[in-house]
Amino acid sequence: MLSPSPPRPMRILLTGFEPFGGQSLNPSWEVARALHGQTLEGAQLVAVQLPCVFAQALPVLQQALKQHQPDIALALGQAEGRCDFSVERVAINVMDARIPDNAGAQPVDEPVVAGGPAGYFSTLPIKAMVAGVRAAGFSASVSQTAGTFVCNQVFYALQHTLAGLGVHSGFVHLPLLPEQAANWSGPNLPSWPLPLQVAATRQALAVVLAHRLQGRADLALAGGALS
Ligand code: PCA
Repeated sequence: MLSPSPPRPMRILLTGFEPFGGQSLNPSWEVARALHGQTLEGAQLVAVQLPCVFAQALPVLQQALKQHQPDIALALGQAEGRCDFSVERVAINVMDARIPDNAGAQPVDEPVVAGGPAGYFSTLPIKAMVAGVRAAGFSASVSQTAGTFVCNQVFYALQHTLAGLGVHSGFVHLPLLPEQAANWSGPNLPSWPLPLQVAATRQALAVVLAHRLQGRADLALAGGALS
């Protein structure tokens, strides 16, 4: 008699972006690829790079979701100027680019999904992630806006695609890497070394995994801010 096949291991999809805005590095991809192939409490981590191009990022994202069928999907992006591990609360249905993307496109006030809802909340336990990352010794906060560039587009499309499917998904913005900040033209910007960014991301994913496995709701901790 055939014995029942064991349940497949949980799969976590991590996406990171290619460099943009004249940079040669993007912390989001460096973190994602550092975690690629690792396991976390038995869950398998898979990293996929997204182009920083409005017209190309979503097809690559959709293909990755189809191919990897993740239980948890965390998209990562660079937010130059942010000083901590920045857990996004909400994606909005608008593209309004302050700079051209890597293909030179600069949409203004166009929807990510025509006729789609104005916004989607993260389905990750964002407060617990912030608390967990802080408990591990890193600074973290809830962010109330993922901007209106390619990161927000990907976050919105991720939530739209996975709505109602039971996959936990969301977005985290990361600070610059020190080598980027050292060469930044303009004001001095905060940065974090890559190993710390990787450790904070692993910690956040461990929290998401624990919440999912135990069916726990998010923590009711204050995370509000003026902007
Ligand atoms: N950050 C940009 C797009 C790619 C990235 O890493 C953003 O915040 O929209």
